[in-house]
Amino acid sequence: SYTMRTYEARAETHPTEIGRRLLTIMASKKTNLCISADLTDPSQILALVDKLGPQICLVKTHIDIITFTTPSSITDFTTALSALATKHNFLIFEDRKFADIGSTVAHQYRGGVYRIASWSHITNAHTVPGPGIIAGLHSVAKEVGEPRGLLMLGEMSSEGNLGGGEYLQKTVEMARGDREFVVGFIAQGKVDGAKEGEDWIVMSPGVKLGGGGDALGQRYNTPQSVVGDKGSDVVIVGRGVIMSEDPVTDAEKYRVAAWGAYEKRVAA
Ligand code: 5IU
Repeated sequence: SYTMRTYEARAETHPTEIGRRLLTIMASKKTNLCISADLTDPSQILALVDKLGPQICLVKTHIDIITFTTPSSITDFTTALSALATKHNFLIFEDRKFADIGSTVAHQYRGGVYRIASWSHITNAHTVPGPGIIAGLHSVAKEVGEPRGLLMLGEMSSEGNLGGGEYLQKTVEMARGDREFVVGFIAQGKVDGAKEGEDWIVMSPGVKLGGGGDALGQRYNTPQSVVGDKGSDVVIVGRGVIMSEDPVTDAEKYRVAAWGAYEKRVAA
């Protein structure tokens, strides 16, 4: 299955341009670590990402939690973040979780104050509205003129979420309708029932060394559990790294754990 192939091999054959770019970065930098840069001060985010850049394949943002004082400071931030992505060779993933009808998400992706499509290589969407959400987002991605990719939300990390199981399977079926734009899924492990020739990049949030959870329903798995045992590709780590006294040292622990789990998986 695709989870047994190396990122290098998958980079050659992935059906999406963003997938090929991401897998190439992962293989060359030896990292399947995505940092969730959930800070509210834009200059703190940029400073952190500049430090962690060499260790990551992807940075995940929540643009709407950042304290911007003027509209132009939003553009300053996204321009600076894009420059860091070029400098350190990683991609940007805005964790927007679109959830409306196609026409509305097209506006939300293209416009407003954040203009997400103009700077974010990857974004994500819920399947609740049906396939029109993918069509709406894809129409905007085509306008941009640079590669863009979409992850569909098949399963969340949090306690009591309605994803997984049959919901995840229906999400996969919906994704099959647009294999040029949908790169893969947010889930807690590989997609069961993937057909021969399919290659879905699976990213897992809710990762922390030591496991556990938080007071608001987050549940943590370890890098070994999601990548090694369950076949996910990319670990998404927020507080495990960004709240650390020494983020570079801790990011390295996560990179090594997640990369080691991947190496063992493809060697098996
Ligand atoms: N996030 C989750 N779980 C999910 C999805 C997104 O935690 O199922 I989809 C986001 C929320 C936060 C980050 O931005 O990933 C996880 O942060 P911590 O590692 O600090 O829990």
